[in-house]
Amino acid sequence: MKSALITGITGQDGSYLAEDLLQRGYTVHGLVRPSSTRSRWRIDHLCSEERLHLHEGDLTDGSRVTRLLAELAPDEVYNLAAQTHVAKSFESPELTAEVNALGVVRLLSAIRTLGLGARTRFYQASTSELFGAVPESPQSEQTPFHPRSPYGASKLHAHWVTVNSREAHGLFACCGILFNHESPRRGEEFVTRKITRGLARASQGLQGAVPLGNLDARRDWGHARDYVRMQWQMLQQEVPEDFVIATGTQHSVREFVSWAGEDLGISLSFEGKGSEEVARVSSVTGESAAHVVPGQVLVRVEPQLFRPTEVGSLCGDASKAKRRLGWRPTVSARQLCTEMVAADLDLALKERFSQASDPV
Ligand code: NAP
Ligand code: G4F
Repeated sequence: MKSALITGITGQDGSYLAEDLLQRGYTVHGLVRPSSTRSRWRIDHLCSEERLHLHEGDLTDGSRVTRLLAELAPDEVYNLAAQTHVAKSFESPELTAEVNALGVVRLLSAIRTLGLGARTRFYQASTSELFGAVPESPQSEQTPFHPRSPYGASKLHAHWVTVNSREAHGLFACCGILFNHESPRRGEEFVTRKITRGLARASQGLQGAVPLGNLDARRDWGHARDYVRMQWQMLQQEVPEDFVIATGTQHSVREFVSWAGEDLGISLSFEGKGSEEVARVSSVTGESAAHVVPGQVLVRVEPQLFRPTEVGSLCGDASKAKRRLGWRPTVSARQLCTEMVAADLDLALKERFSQASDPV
């Protein structure tokens, strides 16, 4: 029976990967931040599993990470922990580098100095943000990197340190260059979830217009469950290699807003340009949007939400993963939106009914 350590197990990907590995019969160890008791909701349903063990620690604490690896000597390490929000990285570049870049250095150094190199396989969560100012489209494993944020730069360091550990020391270390992947478990600060949660709440009269930044940004959105499957597949190869994981199609933030409206029975029309742009309700057909009226503004552009440097367009070419590992995405961006809206409408309805039944 294999064992795996997942850093970032309380996050979106960590929770799906833990489910996946437990189903495969693994013993799963998760690194959780001592301060993260409130953010364990994504793995609450797994906590009665006998083969799941949570260990407190932080990627900024090298001695803790080393002791944990010495104690567990896992077959596989999935490094998913990170400061993952691109916009926040402009405000906190040092913390972002400390966790995202040096965190990986700490893990790889520990594997090497503990003599675990022959036993422990390592997965690094690289990202399409490495491509940044893309010189070509779609982006593949051959596309040059040009990150556009402190987040992207920290992940670039992590990426090359991982590649170097393979080339210099023979570690079994792989990078998954994953394009955006979402789910009902996506953090509320990321754009897809901000839209589905915000519009679902607005449809129930629980909030006003959703403030958004760049509606023109285009992303290649897939489903997180499909993407964690590939993380495991990468560590089962005979030879360690890096792979781009993506759907190969891209859509704008504006399109995603329209889809979320449609899924709630709300038809939206966009008016105005730049920071004056809004999405206004043109008609309402769904019963689930009983609290919305024609003419109401449901999305407004907020200039403060634009980034100092933006990654305007990302679209991935995952043909290597298809060819070599038989990996294919199973959920389109449109289907993903529908699943997220359904989950967020459910939450909004519960919130409304709990407010209605609160004693005065
Ligand atoms: P997420 O939901 O934001 O989860 C991030 C995880 O990292 C959380 O468990 C968080 O713990 C943990 N963490 C943050 N700082 C830490 C620290 N100092 N020490 C230990 N743990 C720490 O992210 P995700 O979407 O699952 O992404 C997983 C990984 O894939 C990340 O490395 C991300 O950069 C990368 N990635 C994501 C995407 C995507 O579209 N989702 C695409 C490409 C790459 P708390 O719960 O305590 O905050
Ligand atoms: O959802 P986002 O914040 O994702 P972003 O920046 O692409 O980063 C995510 O995907 C990366 C993979 O490419 C991961 F590495 C990273 O950890 C993270 O998971 O923003 C998507 C786009 C951006 O262009 C942003 O400017 O949506 C635009 N956007 C427009 N309004 C917004 C908003 N993004 C956010 N978060 N909030 C807005 O109000």
